[in-house]
Amino acid sequence: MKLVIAIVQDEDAGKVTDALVKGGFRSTRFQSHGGFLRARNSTIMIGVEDRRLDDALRIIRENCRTRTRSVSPLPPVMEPGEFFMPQPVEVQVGGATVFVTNVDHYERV
Ligand code: 2BA
Repeated sequence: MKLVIAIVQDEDAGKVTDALVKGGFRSTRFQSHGGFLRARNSTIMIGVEDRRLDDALRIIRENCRTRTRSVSPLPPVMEPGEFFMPQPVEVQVGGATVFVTNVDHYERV
């Protein structure tokens, strides 16, 4: 058994969980925030049998897309009289950040 932890953009999370249900997977979605952009994203936890891991990863790949986000850099420490004009920087986010770990024990009581 594997535990897949997928961090996806909020806009894609509904599509991913719908496709997982259709594919016969159980998942849990929770709200999260990226450490860099501090924007909301979704973390989806999926327990999968080893033989179905590739199917779960395919569903994630097919339902998440890359987007460009604009970030305003934090102002540097300033001396009196200095002026800082922030220039937004573009970063590519996603499709998804995926971690796969082994599960020692799983049960539904
Ligand atoms: P954020 O941390 O808000 O990062 C959003 C995007 O900003 C990243 O997209 C990446 O393009 C850029 N970025 C992040 N940290 C950076 C840095 N130190 N310097 C320059 N650019 C940076 P993704 O790589 O697609 O990541 C999307 C989200 O997935 C992240 O949101 C974070 O919530 C999660 N994530 C990514 N890598 C992770 C990791 N190794 N461990 C835990 N969570 C991770």
